[in-house]
Amino acid sequence: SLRLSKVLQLTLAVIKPDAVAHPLMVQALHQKILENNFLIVRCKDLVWRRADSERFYAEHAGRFFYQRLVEFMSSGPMRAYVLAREDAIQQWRELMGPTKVFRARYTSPTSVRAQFGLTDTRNTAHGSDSAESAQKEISFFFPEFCAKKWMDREEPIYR
Ligand code: RTP
Ligand code: MG
Repeated sequence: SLRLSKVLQLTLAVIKPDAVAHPLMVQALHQKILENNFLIVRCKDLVWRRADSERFYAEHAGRFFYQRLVEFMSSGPMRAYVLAREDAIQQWRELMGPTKVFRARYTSPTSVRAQFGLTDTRNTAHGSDSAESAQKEISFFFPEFCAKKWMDREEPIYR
């Protein structure tokens, strides 16, 4: 049958402490999210304790950059979003660009990490890398948010 509405996918996007330290960067990134046709489903500013940082990045425990990553992510405020769009996960990761800032500058000069990133660790943004991690990460940041309820909503979406 003919599908008239687009299929929305949810992803978790985070503006990391290096960028939140600069109000103009946060504003520019918020603008970029809207310009790229993401719906902002949830948005909040928060600060992690070290234990939150360790738990979120447990998969990287033991990697050479783990300590500085954990330290950095609990060093100051960040901003978390639940974003919705068609193909949201892939689209947000493309907007962010590659993890390593120097690679980002070389291969994707207009990406978020190329434009705002400082180092391979202080790289401005995070985005879920699969549907499975999106689900996990959204509940990590927004435990009260119910994706199913949101997807089944009857109200129109305003942006
Ligand atoms: P993310 O999870 O933050 O969206 O980034 P990603 O998938 O592109 O990168 P991942 O390999 O999962 O690494 C997680 C975060 O660890 C920091 N990192 N530092 N060589 C380094 O110094 C290094 N490598 C990774 C970055 O903050 C990266 O985003
Ligand atoms: Mg990752």
